[in-house]
Formats: sequence, C-alpha cells, structure tokens
Amino acid sequence: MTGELSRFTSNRRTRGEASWKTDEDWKAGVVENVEISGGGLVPTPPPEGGEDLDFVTDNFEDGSLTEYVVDSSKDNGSASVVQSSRSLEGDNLARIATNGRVFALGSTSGLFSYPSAGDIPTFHVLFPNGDNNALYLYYGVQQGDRANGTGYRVTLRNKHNSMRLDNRRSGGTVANSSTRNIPSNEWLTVEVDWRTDGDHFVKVFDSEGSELGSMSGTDSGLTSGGIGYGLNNRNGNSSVAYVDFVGYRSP
Ligand SMILES: [Ca+2]
Ligand SMILES: [Ca+2]
Repeated sequence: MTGELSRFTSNRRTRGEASWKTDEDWKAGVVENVEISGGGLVPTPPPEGGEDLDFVTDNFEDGSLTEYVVDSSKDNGSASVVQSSRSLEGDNLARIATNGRVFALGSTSGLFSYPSAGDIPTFHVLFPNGDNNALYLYYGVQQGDRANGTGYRVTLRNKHNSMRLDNRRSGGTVANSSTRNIPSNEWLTVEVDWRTDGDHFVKVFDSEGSELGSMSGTDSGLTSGGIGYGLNNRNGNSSVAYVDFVGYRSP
C-alpha cells in the first residue's frame, strides 16, 4: 500500500454495476467487496454464485490468452478474449468457439496461480444458447499444448444434462452423473473439491447458487498442473461458450 488512493473494485461486477454512488466515490477509492481486518484486506462474499475464491487464476482482464497454448491435436476452433457487460469481473470474458469438433487450449505457466490437489478449482461458465455442447474444463494439465490429453477433464453437457470426470492422461473415467436441466444464457459455477487423497467431488450450480448436479470419484494420478478449456458441439455445428473468473479456494 503506498500513499496513493486505493481503488479496490468489485470482484464480480463492472464499474457501472458497482455500488459506488457517484464518480466522487470512485475517485476517492471507496472500497467495495473487501474489508480491512487486522491490518489486511479480506474479501467479502460475492453477490451471486458459488463461493468466493482465494486465488484468481484468470479473469481475462489483461485482454489476452498468451498464457495458453492450443492443443495441437484438438485445434478445431478458436479462443479469444471479448468485451462483454456479462463479465463477472471487469469487462472481459474468454470466448471458446468450436467448428463442430473438439477444440481445447491449456495453460501451465504465465497465469498468477494454479490449483493443486488440496484445492477447490472453480470455473464460471456460460452457454449463450441452447446448442448441444460438451464444454471441457481442465485442471491438473501436464502439457498446455495437450490439454485434452494430459489432465483431468470435467465435461459438462448442457442438452444432455450430464457431466463426467476423466483422467485424460490415463484415459480413465473417474466419475459421471446426470444433472438437472442445465440452463442456457446464465452463469454456471463448476467447482471441484480436489482432495490430496485422490478424491474428486464435482458440483455444478446455477446462477442462483442452486445445485444442478454432483459427482465424485477417486483418482490420484495427478496432483498438480495447469488449467484449460475446450468445447465440442456434438452435432458437428459451430458453437460458442464463455468462461470467466477461474480460480480456486484453498481450504
Ligand atoms: Ca491473459
Ligand atoms: Ca472478466
């Protein structure tokens, strides 16, 4: 902390949606979503969805995906950062697009911090329409350019209302489950309680925080690694999904 005015902004809302009353509040650095406690800053609970995060791995506010590498064998699409008023934090989202087959990208270095076994990786994701998609969320990725082949992969299928967890390095399925109806056009929270004993407890929540489904299984083959995202439209058609505010809690 220097002598300058601090501007701790909402970790879930854009400036326009924040609780500042006036521009003067903004200029004065009025604090929102953090409290000063014991001489330190403590985050306050977010306004919606899931639990607050201890560590943000990526919120895409730097406007780039240079920390990621496209999976060279699953390059059937594209990823970009886009500005959107729907961003959960700041102005930007990651837009993941498939041309109808599997597209995936991963990051093992360059981002602030990556979850390991013992943490609870958390992804906020959005299906903008009712397309039949399989969204892939990776953790424990061993190689960024092989995200789809070297990490744990949560598959969330919106039309099919199901989810599955695989260890893509070993090829084994760790868990699978049906879910309640997965809504389109609203933020969903996917969180994985990744235990050091190899247990994985996966839950998906809607934007109100209601649980849509859960699954659990045991696999201790990977204990750390990078993260990533992917998309596969099961009908061979082009489609998109959005990701924002990826991070983890460290209980
Ligand atoms: Ca970036
Ligand atoms: Ca963002």
